[in-house]
Amino acid sequence: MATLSTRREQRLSPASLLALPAAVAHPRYALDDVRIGIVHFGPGAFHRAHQAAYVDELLAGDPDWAICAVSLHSAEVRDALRPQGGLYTLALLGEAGGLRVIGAIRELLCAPEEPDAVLARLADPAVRLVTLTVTEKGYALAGEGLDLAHPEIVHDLAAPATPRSAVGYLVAGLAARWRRGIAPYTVLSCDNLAGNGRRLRCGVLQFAQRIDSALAAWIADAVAFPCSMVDSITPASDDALRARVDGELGCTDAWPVQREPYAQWVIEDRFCNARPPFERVGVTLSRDIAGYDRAKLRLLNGAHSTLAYLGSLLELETVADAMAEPSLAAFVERLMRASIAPATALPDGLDAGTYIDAILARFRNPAIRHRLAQIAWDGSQKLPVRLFGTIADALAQGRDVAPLCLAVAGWMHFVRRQAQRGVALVDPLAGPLAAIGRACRGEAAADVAAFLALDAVFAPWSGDARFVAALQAAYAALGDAGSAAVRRTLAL
Ligand code: CS2
Repeated sequence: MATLSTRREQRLSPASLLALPAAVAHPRYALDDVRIGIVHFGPGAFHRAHQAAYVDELLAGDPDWAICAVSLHSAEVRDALRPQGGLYTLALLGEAGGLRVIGAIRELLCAPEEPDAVLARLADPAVRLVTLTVTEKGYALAGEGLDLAHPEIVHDLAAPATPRSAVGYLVAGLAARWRRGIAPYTVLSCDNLAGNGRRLRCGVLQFAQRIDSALAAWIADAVAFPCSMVDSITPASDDALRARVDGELGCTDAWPVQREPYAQWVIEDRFCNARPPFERVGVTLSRDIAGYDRAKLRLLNGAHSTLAYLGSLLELETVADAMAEPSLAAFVERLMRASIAPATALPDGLDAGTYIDAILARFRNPAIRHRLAQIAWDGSQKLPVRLFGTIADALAQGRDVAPLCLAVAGWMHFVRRQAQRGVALVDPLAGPLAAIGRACRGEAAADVAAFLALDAVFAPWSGDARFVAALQAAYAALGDAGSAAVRRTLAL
């Protein structure tokens, strides 16, 4: 028998499944018996911890829905998981925790290196569903439509047969099916965007219209783009996770993922091709999901981003740390209960108080080291979705927007501080943001005006005098945005 140290040098693989300790759960189906039915764009940690775990359960009863996971930019996921036969470990954090090896991803492709294989999968009649977690920026949207100046969109419109973007691939795959008389796939966006399916449909139609209006008409008529709401807190994988997983598995997993035990997935039940029997594995299917995604984006994600920026100004590291800071925890709770919930139309049957209690308990979970820096990424893409809709509704209802603007001003100070410390921002607008941040002099009217001039972020809102005044007041109140000033402002 191999000793523990030699087994640890072994890689997780289909052959090693039988040797796993009994405490580690693994697929209850034969990996060779399942067939690809889903193409997924963006197999990052969230997809692997959330959707792939649902599909893994599904495969035990229905072998037709295995996933072909396609990365649009980097080969990292493919190179980590292909040698493992697509297997990886999911760790559930906290009391209901445990390790589970997921087998749902049966094929891994890196689009820039294997474009033909991706296009062949998209044209395969057995693929009836294409899903996406490409993050907010991966949709190349600007306002309600597509960002036609986005370099990948410019490229794909000029060369639609050799796409680079998610939208370009979706259209190329649909075009191939249309020409060959193959039924289209349903396109299911699983990103944190309000009306994600509706917005993706607009982008796809706009793109298709520019290359072939008959194709666009067919897509408009025949392809379904259901909306969905996804929820599960998924901290990035770290060394502590890798060490735990390798220790408990007795072999090496190059890229395990982790999440809280809680997970929710609500999908609009509007499919144009066969639908996986998602209801069997705890997914909620509903005719109207707009209320759910609004509630989740505004309450959970809005509060998350608020904690991320104000917590970073307080030099805190994780969400649980931020929730242990009394002034910040109290502010965020007030923000959710008194500012966000009253301004937001919530779905029937959702009790705001109970929903907020549950979110706050999830944020407090000390078993989850969810770094504020991770949530702070891509603020220019996240804030419009998470906070500005609430602010717009609150203004329309004549409500006070000062607390909501404090969260936005927290982001501005965060950008300023990072830029002036020379710390790189992770954001598609990192360049312009850093330039604005470096030029800030701590004078509220001028600094706020420089941010508001970023049309891609603020366009529909920057002209509202009440919004601008509240933002300037909040920015000024945060002063130098040092810990003392932030604590003082939060307590007001
Ligand atoms: C977070 C989300 O990173 C972030 O911006 O707010 O990823 C959040 O953890 C998930 O949406 C929870 O479902």
